[in-house]
Amino acid sequence: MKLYDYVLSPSCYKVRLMAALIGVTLDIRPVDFHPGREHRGPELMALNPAGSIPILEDGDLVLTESSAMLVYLAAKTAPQWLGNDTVGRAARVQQWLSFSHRLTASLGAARLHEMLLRPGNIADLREQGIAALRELEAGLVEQHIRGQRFLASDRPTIADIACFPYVALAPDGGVSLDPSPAIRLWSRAVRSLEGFIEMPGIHRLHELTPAPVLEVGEA
Ligand SMILES: N[C@@H](CCC(=O)N[C@@H](CS)C(=O)NCC(=O)O)C(=O)O
Repeated sequence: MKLYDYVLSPSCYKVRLMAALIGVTLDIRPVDFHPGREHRGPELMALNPAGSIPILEDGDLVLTESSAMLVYLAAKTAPQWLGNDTVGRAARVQQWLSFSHRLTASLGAARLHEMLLRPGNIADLREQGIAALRELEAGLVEQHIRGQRFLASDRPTIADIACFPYVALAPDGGVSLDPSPAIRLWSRAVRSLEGFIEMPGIHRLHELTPAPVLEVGEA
C-alpha cells in the first residue's frame, strides 16, 4: 500500500498512525508539499483532482480522503477498530468521522495560517476551532460518564484517530487545550496506545510515565 505523504501533515499522520497501531507497513512516497507544492503538480493532480494529500494506493484502488483510508485499513486488517459491534456505536463512529473534517477546516487552517502564512481570517478560524473543541470536550465528558475513555467506546476506534491529530496540534494555530481537561485526558490515552508513533509536534507519553503526582502544598 503506497501513501503519498508529507511529514508535517496531520491528515497524512492519521493514516501513518492507524497503520502503525494495527501493524500495517506502508510504502511511503514523500511529497514536497512545502515549498514545492508537488500535490498540485500534474502527477498528483491526476490521482487526486482535489489537490490534497494524503493519497493511498492499493493496487487499482486510489483513496483521497483520510477517513476512507482509516475505514479501509481497519476493514482490511483490524475490523474491531471500526466500532461495528453495535449499530449505535457504528453510527457514533461515523458522526465523529464527519466531525473530524470540521477540525481540519478550522484548527488545521489556523495552523496553516500560522506556519505557512496561508491566507484566512485567523480570528474566525480560531473561533470555529474553539467551538469544535467544545463539542469534542462535551462528547468526551459524556463518554467519561458512561465509563468509556474513547470517543465511541472504551476501546479506541478510527473515530479517535480521525480526530486526534488536529486536536493535538491545535496550539500550533494559537488555540489552547488548557480549558479542555477531558480532551487532554483522551489525548493521553491515545498517546499511550501500544504501537503509537509520533509526528513533529506530537510526542509519546514517555515524559509523563509514571503519571505526575501533585505534592501536598505544591498547588
Ligand atoms: N479531505 C482531506 C483533507 C486533507 C487535507 O486537508 N490535506 C492538506 C494537507 S494536511 C492538503 O493537502 N491541503 C492542500 C493545500 O493546502 O494545498 C482528507 O482528510 O484526506
